[in-house]
Amino acid sequence: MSEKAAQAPVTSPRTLEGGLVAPKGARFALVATRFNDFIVARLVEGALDALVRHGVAPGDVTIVKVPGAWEIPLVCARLAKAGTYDAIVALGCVIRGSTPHFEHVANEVSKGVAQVSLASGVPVGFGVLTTDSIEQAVERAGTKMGNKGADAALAALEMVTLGRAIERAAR
Ligand code: INI
Repeated sequence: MSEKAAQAPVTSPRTLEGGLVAPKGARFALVATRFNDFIVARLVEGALDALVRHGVAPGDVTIVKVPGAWEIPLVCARLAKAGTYDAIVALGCVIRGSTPHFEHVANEVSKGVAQVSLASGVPVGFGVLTTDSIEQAVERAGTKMGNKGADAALAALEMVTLGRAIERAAR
């Protein structure tokens, strides 16, 4: 080791990480399908409950209903463009048994949501279930496998706080 290196001050890496305490006034849109509403309503409940329990004011959450998962990306894109929301959470349920179009709908919604998020810079949590059966969907909508709506909402919240931490660190 050179003398210079030996004398260098000891530094530690800086870690940027989001948290789960909602910044005051942070606004969220939940985009939820009417298709498979008996499942999606549970995802909406889970997402709303998770956000409120982490400090989001219920009045700062807007629920936007769309016909089906296919329509989710366009509506997310419009909401992102409006600039009103700190984050969006996509909530839906595509069940393989219900449609020969399963692959198309499932692929397009996941690709579309990712594209919207990357193109707009607005975090979009992905809470769209893609399952083989109704039973698997029920398991992920507030029963034995948890609630994927809540998981997606908390990921969106974390991305909001991480985004703010990145902005502060860049100043
Ligand atoms: N939409 C869903 O959200 N889930 C499904 O399982 C589903 N199935 O089975 O077809 C579904 N279809 C509707 C689709 O998302 C569109 O709303 C429809 O094609 C009109 O554009």
